[in-house]
Amino acid sequence: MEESYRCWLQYRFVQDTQRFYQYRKWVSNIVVARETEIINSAARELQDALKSMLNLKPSIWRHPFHQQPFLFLGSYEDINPENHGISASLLNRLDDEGYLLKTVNNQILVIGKTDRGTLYATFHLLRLLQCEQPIDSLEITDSPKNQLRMINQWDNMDGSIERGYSGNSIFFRDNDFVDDLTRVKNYARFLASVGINAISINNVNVWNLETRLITKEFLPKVKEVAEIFKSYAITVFLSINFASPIELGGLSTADPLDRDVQKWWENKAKEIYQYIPDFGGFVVKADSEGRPGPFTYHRSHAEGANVLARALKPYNGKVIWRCFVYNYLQDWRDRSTDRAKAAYDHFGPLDGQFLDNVILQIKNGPMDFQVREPVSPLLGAMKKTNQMIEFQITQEYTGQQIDVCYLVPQWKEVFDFDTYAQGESSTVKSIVNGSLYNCKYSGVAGVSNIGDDVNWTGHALAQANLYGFGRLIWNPDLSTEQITKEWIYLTFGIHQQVVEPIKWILLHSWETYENYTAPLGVGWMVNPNHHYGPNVDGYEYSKWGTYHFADRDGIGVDRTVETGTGYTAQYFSPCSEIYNSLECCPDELLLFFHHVPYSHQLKSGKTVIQHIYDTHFEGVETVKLFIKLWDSLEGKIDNGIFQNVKERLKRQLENAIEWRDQINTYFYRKSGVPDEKNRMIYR
Ligand code: GCW
Repeated sequence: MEESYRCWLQYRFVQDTQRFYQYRKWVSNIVVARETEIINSAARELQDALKSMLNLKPSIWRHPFHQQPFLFLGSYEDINPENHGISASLLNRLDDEGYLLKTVNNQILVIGKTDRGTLYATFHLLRLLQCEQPIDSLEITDSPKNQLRMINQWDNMDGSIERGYSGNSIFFRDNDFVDDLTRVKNYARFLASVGINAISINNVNVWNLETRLITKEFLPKVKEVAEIFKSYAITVFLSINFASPIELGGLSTADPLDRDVQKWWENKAKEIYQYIPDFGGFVVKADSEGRPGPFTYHRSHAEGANVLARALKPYNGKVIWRCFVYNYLQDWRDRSTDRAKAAYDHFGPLDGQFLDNVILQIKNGPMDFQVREPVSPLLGAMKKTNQMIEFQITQEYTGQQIDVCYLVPQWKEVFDFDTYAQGESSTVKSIVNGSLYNCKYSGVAGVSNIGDDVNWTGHALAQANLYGFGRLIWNPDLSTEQITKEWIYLTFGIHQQVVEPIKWILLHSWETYENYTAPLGVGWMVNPNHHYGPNVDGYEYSKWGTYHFADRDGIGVDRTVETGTGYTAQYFSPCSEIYNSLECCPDELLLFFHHVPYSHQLKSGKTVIQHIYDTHFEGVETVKLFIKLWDSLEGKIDNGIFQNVKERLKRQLENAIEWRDQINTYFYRKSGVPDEKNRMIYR
């Protein structure tokens, strides 16, 4: 099998002889106290991994025995804590998905609070082995910080993937499910290994055929997929069409207050749960970019979400309701409408009106996954509403898996952002982990970046985004450095000559992408529709509400209270004042909040125009450095991966040059200001 296919679950042979024998000593005998589907998955994973890492076929036992060392795989209920020197309070501190890895006398305990924890503990142990860490005196406890850790597929049943850059769907082909679900199973392994516990398998834009996923025509197949995921502790959700009562039920309306509509959803939920008793629930994109929703019937989004929530409630199902609702038919002449304000304006007033099994899913920024955006002011604005954040792992606006752009540093910044919603330390991570407002349900979703390409993610380095997403949302306090190192160790091995160049590329890639694309938080400037490559005015006169307003004197969107759209007022103090003030606004977001002359001096000391020139020249130079660093890996890593990234870096360089020259020329022509350093700007 190609190495890139196995992603971070390489299970490479352990080279260090001392470690090799030490590990074999511990894992030659495995006690599996009790079989559940999930524990069986863990045991199978262990066996496969040990075979390939240690050339070992462990003996599996039912009961613990004395003398020889062994590995004990089980859950809380399988052990007597006192016999193992574990205090009850220690285990009580773990939540249901938490676990313990502990070396006690002649055994290594791999103990979950429930079997889900056992699975996570197993992957943790395998990570230690692959990173060649000592295991003689383990004492590790861990629990996830976020409750829902979810992946959203944007897969269509014709096999295409909306904003997918890694081939076609692994779930669907030719308007049906694929026959061979091997890749789905491997995907489940990858996701479980980083702690993902939920997935929606179809696009949030639910077209005609996909609307029928919740009918008997497709439910047996959904069930099959759900069972695979279930054995890896992952719950399956479906995206649904709000107009289903009309499309499937033949009703004349989908009005959420209509009795027949309510009944229809109740029956539908009952039917789904007959097939899949632990079905997760629905993901809903309503009244967004032309999709149907409650607005058609002059009903609120709370009324829309609640009709579904009520139907799912008896089965413990959830409604994940997206807040990406805005006017997508705006007139560029109208300067008063600001797309950035839309989510807050639509949802803020509905606080407290949603049933307790509804979770609002809010994109990290107010616009749409740009390389740089402020945090959405809706995060934290609703005190009585379950909320989760949505990130985009697929690189729609960040290089489309042609350019390298490692997003963990960006997500980390978002998690750490202090909203001041309840005074200081009201960070985004404390909102989405449910602690700030004591939410019943909360968490994090990410739009998947995988497809049926051999290496899953098109660009092999984009695997780091999926890995990093899972690890970071398990615990947003993990450092970027640690996550990045782990991924490299697992994927490429632990040799410094290999680790350092890859780490350097990853850690500089987001900044570099930002450098050669749209400057200072203004966003867009991409080719319309497909969103790759530069087109400064591509969206300037469009209906999408995405403008930069560059003229001969200056650039940026005035979102201040006094002279602009007033968007800054949606933030809590002091964020609102900081963003509203030209003096205090951070450089990297300046043009998101303010319209300034090209001569405006940034905190860095540079003028805006000189910053634009400098970053664009610098961005291209850094890509050249990436290429040099990558070339140094030839012969030291798998050749397939080497060639894949080499080819992508070449295309990235072409893209970066195109961006640099179009942006520099555009702003030179607009402003007439020459580059201080006299570099080549085409006239
Ligand atoms: O960013 C936009 C994308 C659409 C996507 C939409 C959304 C699934 O360009 O492709 O549709 O966001 O998040 O709903």
